[in-house]
Amino acid sequence: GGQASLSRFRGALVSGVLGDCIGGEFEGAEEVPMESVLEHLYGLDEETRGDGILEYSDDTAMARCVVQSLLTRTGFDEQDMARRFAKEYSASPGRGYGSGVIQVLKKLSCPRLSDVFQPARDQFNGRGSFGNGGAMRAAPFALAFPDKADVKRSTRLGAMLTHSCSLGYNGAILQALAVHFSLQGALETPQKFITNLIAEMEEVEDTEAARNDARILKEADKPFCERLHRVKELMERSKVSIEEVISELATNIIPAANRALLLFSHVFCLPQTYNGLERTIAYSLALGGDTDTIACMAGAIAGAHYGSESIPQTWMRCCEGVEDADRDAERLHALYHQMSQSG
Ligand code: R7I
Ligand code: MG
Ligand code: MG
Repeated sequence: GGQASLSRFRGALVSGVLGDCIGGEFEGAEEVPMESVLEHLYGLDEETRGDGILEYSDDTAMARCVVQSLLTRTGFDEQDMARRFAKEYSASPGRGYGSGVIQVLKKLSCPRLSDVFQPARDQFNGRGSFGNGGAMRAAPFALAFPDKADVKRSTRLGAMLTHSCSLGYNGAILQALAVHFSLQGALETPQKFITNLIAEMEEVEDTEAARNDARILKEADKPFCERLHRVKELMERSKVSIEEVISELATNIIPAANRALLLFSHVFCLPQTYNGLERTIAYSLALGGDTDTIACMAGAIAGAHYGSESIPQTWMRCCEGVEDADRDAERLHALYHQMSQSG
């Protein structure tokens, strides 16, 4: 599809859901052999699979709240979004939420709460969470706002409702920007994609708060820029091993830096018949660790790049929430183009 086509919107939103549902199988596993990944994916194809459905987790539950809030309010409204997070959590608390964020979600449902950002600030002794819960639900911001500055601002505030540490909300911005560029076909060369992201993150991480958090957490001065530079270095080398990619990308405290991982899918032996999107999901699962979240985020980027035609029908049939995502993608596509006309 062309720039910001409906196919790219559907690809992004639906593949995010698929990544979450399919990736849940391996969440927390230290090592995931590619044979296990392929077996799991093959099981989704089989006609004998039965009526079982793979449920989505907190990643999708919260992304759905973001989508509904952006659509209903035709833009970002922190009160509305906070209310939706709280309501969703109390309706379905068993979706596998992070252990810390549950406290925030409980406080957000208190009707006397005056500042919706305060519960997030109180996390982890007042430093705020650096978990990837902000990044896992960031894609819809890129699908609602055509303007890059709007994407950055709304994503940051949306993440800060639960994650007030700069590593948490800047990771969300990185994810949203990756979807933003993919939507416009800017992934045409991987080098250009990474270079664009580095240029953006140089600016995003150039704040007092970010420097402060990085120092306290003993991270590089600009943690996301540093990770992206390492990814760029890996890309420029002719040979890269699976172990190197995993140690650079998958096992750091900033899972949000993982999004660049779809550029490395060639290091794994994957079936010849797999298209780019299938390779990205398979590869995300093989990294192990936070597989539902990695696959959800990488899926959204890959889906925005390859479009909905690249999504296997068999996968869509066995995952919860796909029809809703498909319908919401159409609505977001309309909102996005409505906003780009009004300037
Ligand atoms: O970030 P969050 O919403 O969790 C998202 C993850 C995804 O993988 C989902 O699929 C789901 O499985 O959970 O939830 P938080 O509780 O804010 O952060 C997640 C975890 O990161 C926390 O439980 C901590 O273990 C860790 N963490 C921190 N640890 C110490 N100090 C986050 N921030 C800190 C910190 O400042
Ligand atoms: Mg999850
Ligand atoms: Mg997860």
